[in-house]
Amino acid sequence: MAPVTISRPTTYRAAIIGTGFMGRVHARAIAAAGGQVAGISGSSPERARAAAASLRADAVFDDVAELIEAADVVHVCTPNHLHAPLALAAIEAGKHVVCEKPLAVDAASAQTMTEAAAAAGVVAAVPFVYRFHPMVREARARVAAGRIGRLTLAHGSYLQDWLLRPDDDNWRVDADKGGALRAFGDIGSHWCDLLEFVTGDRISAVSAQLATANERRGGRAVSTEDIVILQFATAGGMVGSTVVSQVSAGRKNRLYLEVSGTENTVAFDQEQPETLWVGGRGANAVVMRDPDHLSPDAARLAHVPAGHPQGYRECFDDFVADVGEAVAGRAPDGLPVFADGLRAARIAEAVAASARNRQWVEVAQ
Ligand code: SOE
Repeated sequence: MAPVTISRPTTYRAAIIGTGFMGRVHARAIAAAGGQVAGISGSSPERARAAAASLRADAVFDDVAELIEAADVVHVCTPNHLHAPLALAAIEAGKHVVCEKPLAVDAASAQTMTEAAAAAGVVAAVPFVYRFHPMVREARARVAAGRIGRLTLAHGSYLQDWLLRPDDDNWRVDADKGGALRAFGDIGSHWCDLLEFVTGDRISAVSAQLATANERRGGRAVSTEDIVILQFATAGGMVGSTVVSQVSAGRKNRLYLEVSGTENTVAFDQEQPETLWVGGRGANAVVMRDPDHLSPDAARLAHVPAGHPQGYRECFDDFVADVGEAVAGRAPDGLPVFADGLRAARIAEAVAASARNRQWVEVAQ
């Protein structure tokens, strides 16, 4: 018997601009969400053609304007300095946008992008994807339900080692492509977003110290930081600190967030995302990612039974699926949008000013 062909309406026609690691992650998530990669473009026509199969692309475009025209949702996965012009071009063409973080290399551009998206009425999302770990949602639900008590202290770190050695190199190292703050823009922004997402509180003032462990890479002088030590206060009365580093040998992608209140503590470790540590005065608990025992928002993102590990790629899949929901007019709670990217850019500017002037700086709200 001949096979029966099932036709599915494609509701998510995506363009991907940028064919590196992030472009590939986006492509997989678009496919998982039932979308289609209508086209791609890269830093050169040759690179785009070479990446077409791994990005599951239907077409390769040399002209970015034509690529944008061919899509409903434009995914900007280029080096940071191109985020603003490309996202603005997509918004101007009336397209929904997913733009990698940091949203822009300065807060003024991030604000222009946020305002343009709001005026055009398009969905404009930023992949702060660690929000999509079920145990992050569980921590957030427990904070919101008052189970941690009045929040008093938050601390943690985001540590990597892929830029440990002087010969480790990447476009992010150069301020003209990545922005003046590199480690903070690349990973500190994730940590601050997660803190504010889990607690519902906002960083109001910062005191920061920056350090560059490798002052030369690839034969050139480097101005961007490898390490950030950040102390902060929040609008809700918490105090806290975090350490951000891309030169911590042995730490691959170790985002750790611990939040304490007057009743309990919750702690999340991105490299152990299947559990949430809950500290209590008399006993501690390790809460498992078992959908039968989680809050509804966490259970929604738990796709396989406990003991079958989920991770980063599921986060990305769920993020893009929720972008699809927002495009369909059903904006899900917790979707990180351009306003969150602008928030990160404002914190970054305060961090830079604090480090430069060696003083506490208020964060523009
Ligand atoms: C590189 O530092 C990187 O891939 C970041 O760009 C991502 O946002 C982070 O999730 C992991 O590390």
